[in-house]
Amino acid sequence: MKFIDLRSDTVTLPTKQMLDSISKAKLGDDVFGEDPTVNELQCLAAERFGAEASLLVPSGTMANLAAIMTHCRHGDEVILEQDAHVYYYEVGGLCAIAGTVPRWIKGDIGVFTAEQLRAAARASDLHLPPTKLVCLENTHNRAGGTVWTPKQVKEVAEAAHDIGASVHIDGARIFNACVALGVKPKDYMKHVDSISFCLSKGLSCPVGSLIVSDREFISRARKNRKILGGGMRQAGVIAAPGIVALNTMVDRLKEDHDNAKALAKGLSKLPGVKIDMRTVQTNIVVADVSGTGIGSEEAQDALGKQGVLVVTFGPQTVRFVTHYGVGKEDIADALKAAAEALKVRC
Ligand code: TLP
Repeated sequence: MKFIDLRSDTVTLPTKQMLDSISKAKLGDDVFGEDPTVNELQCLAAERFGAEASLLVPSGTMANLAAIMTHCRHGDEVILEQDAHVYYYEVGGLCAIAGTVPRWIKGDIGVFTAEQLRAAARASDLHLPPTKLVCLENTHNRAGGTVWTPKQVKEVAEAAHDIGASVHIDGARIFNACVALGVKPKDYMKHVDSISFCLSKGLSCPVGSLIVSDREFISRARKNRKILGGGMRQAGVIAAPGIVALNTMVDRLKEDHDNAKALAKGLSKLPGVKIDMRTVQTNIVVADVSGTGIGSEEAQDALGKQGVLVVTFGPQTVRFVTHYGVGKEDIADALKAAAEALKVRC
């Protein structure tokens, strides 16, 4: 049976050009700062974001954690959106390892406002933890791949800076946001203090994420990467496909967005399946299947039996993610399979 794997864009396999780049990469020991391919990728990423420096780390989770550790001390408060990946899916590392105290703001499809942030500001009081970081997620995964515009980021970042907090963007999929809005990573970077992004999602690399910021922040983040066990040696084998990704895989994300829109449109026509079309802005589709008479786990099983792989996103919702490994024709096939799998049960 042919499977259409819509569980995540993390399932993407490296392109031939990426695999070739690995065998040709010039290598050195990156803990000594001597891997020329890592250094090239870090310069390229910094340049794309209009920043001074960047740091290669093994995963998006480590990128966020190292960034939080660099912004905050134990006992500091981090404000995030209620469904932020950093809080929801990163094993509580911001508490368990960074020792920070999370507090949420409920966003509208992943985005909160400067007014909400100002209202959440702490008084200067002996009893309260100091708010040192505001963390945004762009695109917002659990909200369905929704984007923050640079203007929304600017307004929230100004409010954060006014209350003495820095701003970090979990930009695991920031290039999806850039392609969706026709803006550049620099348009976000100029308002915030750090951004992390992933090579290993829609950009199709096998592994790797980067933290982008100023030189002083990155040198402290480097130390935090080391304490987390993320100091890597001949990491040029990871960096080489990253360079290929930044040069060749960004513009094509539009295809993934078009496929997600087609998928969402088709799914929303199925009886009992509900999709908030406002959220279908990039490559993620979250569908509420409760109207079909089954829960998300049963829906996942039924879809799997028809050859469509998805993940559950809550008791009633499943997530579909489009990516480089899925073509337009796969979307048509996935819709046929979904029509069968998600038939309304009496
Ligand atoms: N997200 C994964 C799962 O963890 C849910 C996925 O399949 O979407 N920030 C955001 C916004 C993410 O979506 C992810 C991965 C991460 C950070 C963490 O990246 P990794 O998996 O590289 O640690």
